[in-house]
Amino acid sequence: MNEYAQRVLDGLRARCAHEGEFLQAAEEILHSLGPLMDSHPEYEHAGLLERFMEPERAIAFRVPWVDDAGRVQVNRGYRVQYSSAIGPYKGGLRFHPNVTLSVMKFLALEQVLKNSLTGLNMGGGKGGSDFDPKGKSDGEVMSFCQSFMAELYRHVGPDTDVPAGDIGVGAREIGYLFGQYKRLTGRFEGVLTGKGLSYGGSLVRKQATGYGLCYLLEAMMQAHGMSPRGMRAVVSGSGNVALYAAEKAQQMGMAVVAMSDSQGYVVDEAGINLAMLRQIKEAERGRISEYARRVPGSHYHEGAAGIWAVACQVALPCATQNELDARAAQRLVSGGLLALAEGANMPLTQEAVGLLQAHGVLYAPGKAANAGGVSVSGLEMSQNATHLCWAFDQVDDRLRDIMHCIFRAIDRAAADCGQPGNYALGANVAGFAKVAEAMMAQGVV
Ligand code: NDP
Ligand code: 2IT
Repeated sequence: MNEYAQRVLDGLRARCAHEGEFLQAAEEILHSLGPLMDSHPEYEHAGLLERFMEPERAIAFRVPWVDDAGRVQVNRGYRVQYSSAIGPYKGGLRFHPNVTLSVMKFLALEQVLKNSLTGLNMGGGKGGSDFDPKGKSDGEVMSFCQSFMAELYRHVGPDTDVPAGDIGVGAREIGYLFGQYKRLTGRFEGVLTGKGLSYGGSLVRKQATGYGLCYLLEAMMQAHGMSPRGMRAVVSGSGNVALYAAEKAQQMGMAVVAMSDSQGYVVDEAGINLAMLRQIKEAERGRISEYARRVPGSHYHEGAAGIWAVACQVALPCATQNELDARAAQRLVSGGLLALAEGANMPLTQEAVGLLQAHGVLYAPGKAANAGGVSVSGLEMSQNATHLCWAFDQVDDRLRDIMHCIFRAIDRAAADCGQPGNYALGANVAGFAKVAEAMMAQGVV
């Protein structure tokens, strides 16, 4: 590893020893950037990596709210405004009990490079709370969202920071957050993306991450003389990303035979019935176990991680970080895995990535593969700024173009680094290049 990158990594390890997820993401990125530092000695002189590895700002705040039983509850809220080098901060909000500052920082760091890869001018950020929307009434979720925005509104705006959804934050939460922002500021403006279509949302935003994932997979497979058509696929998760990844996978002719939630997974050799799964997960906010009760011939298994024992040629992890470890990767390889694209952020441990690459499996990292969501968020911002609404096909075509463009960029960067096909490396280098150029141009800030 390049001596400068190594020194920055050693410093981070000392300073952020307790931030496991952040260190994991930072380490992976710094390993990739070494060769770039060799050819750009001016970066060290400008302290570029030290600055890049420190978020511009991390805000933590109290979120008090009252539950249906009249009890006062207190959660912790965050917004990490990581980098505004190439545009206003942009990135989702996650509501999940395992949210910590480390999780927020890793997601924000990944977001900086992801947003750069989209080719749009968006900086990177992430936010959220350890609030768990599961089992809460609509009234409780609204009360929480209003309290969360009562602090967040002073830090965000259409030209400063534009949040969106992530785990636990979908159309319902974005609606409540938007309503409260508008009430507090008196402004109807594009401060959030993923909005409902009736108040400024964009067509295709709901489908964008999952569809984009399949478009990138398609481009990657084509570049290696393969096609997704006829492939047997496994998709983890059954939330926003997973449901629309599975839908596009089926449209492309793949057979999606297994999906999961945080409790377990279902196998349906006839192909997952997505209308049924959407009814259970989107409309009823139920458990995936219910699918096996309603669909004859399908089977439910307890334990989410077991899904990786289901043999497949294409794997699309779309649930959460570190959901797929080296043991699971080994099983997938033994089962004939040809390609894996990450719908979730950092779903594979570093050991799992190494194992896939060593076995010649095509691997697309999340910061490239799941960039479709934030890309259409960028298109939603453009529509809001111009007071226009684009048609479904118009947005979908742009999304597909962006994903194919991202693939070409990471493919070229990997080849230029002398490691063709190493898309983890290619994504880090291609994403960083634009951010680095902007940081150098703007001086020490
Ligand atoms: P959702 O909340 O809609 O769905 C999350 C899914 O993952 C659910 O099926 C959930 O199960 C499952 N899940 C959550 N936590 C765990 C866990 N600890 N173990 C196993 N399963 C779990 O979130 P999204 O679909 O929006 O996000 C999924 C991933 O995609 C995240 O990594 C997110 O950062 C990433 N992503 C999201 C984008 C977006 O636009 N929404 C864009 C790019 C990336 P259950 O139903 O039981 O809760
Ligand atoms: O991880 C992600 O890219 C997201 N959750 C979407 C971010 C966005 O601003 O649309």
